Amino acid sequence: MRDNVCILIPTLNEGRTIGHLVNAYRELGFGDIMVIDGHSSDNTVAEATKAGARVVQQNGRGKGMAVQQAFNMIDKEITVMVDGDGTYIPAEVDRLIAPIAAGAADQVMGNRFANYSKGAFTLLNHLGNKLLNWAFNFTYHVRYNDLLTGYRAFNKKALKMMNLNQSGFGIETELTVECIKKDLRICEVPITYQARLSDAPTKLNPLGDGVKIGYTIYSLGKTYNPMMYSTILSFLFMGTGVLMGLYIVYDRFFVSPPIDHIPLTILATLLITFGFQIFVFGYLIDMIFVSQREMLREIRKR
Ligand SMILES: Nc1nc2c(ncn2[C@@H]2O[C@H](COP(=O)(O)OP(=O)(O)OP(=O)(O)O)[C@@H](O)[C@H]2O)c(=O)[nH]1
Ligand SMILES: [Mg+2]
Repeated sequence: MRDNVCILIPTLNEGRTIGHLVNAYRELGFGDIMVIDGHSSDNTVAEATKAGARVVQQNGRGKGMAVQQAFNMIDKEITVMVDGDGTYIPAEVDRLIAPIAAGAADQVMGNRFANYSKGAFTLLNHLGNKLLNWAFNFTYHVRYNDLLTGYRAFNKKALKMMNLNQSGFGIETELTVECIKKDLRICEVPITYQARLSDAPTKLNPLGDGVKIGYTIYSLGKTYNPMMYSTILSFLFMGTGVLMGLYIVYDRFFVSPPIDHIPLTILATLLITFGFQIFVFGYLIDMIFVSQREMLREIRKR
């Protein structure tokens, strides 16, 4: 069973933890451990090699690029992906493998919120994760607890079917989105999340990367839920137009002498009309997408 599993660890300057992590997976009986390294400037490569991992230097930059490259190289029935920062527990790997081995899921996501130690999430990370999870569930009509988890498992079918393009920390979002779009089965299992070592800095910028991930959810959503995408855009336009309209009406009817804002009136009318058009386009595109999705489903069934 373990012979059919590849443990994939993306790393960038994880020299403090990677050796221990690779050893732990080897002790659990895994022979194929692939470390895909993002040109670390510390001793990550040496430590990983010494512990017995197959180390590959990634092309380009970013965790997403590394994951895409690794997926193209892996040919095992099951792939487990885990961060190299020692925040996940190797001994919990069977929780992720079990649903795939049983044929019950194509991707398994480890839910860190099931059990996390004090300090594992900063307040900002915790709030950001919750907000992004909510936005994701809302866009894709699903109910997952932990979209951005770094402990996941995939079967070969999922690995080969996913079409990945995100180069950075948007990759976790895309891994989940692709499974939803391709009708692959996802399941969540509870896992433990530990705090980072205090002298091992994160590569994630909570604010900058949080905004990027939020944008990823939004922009990937346009080919899944165009209605939501266009509704947000149209509300922005219409909302601005309506606010301007209120101001125009106030100055025209509630002040004396009345003030006319002719150019602003034209602009407000245009904004409202344009916003309404976007809404209607979104509705039409949504209808096309829904029927296309149903057609794809029928084709996949055959
Ligand atoms: N190959 C590669 N790995 C990366 C890159 N950036 C980050 N990683 C690795 O991806 C994993 C996740 O990165 P972290 O910095 O832990 O990000 P995070 O887990 O989302 O954030 P924290 O909650 O702060 O730990 C770690 O194993 C990193 O070493 C990169 O550019 N290339
Ligand atoms: Mg981490």
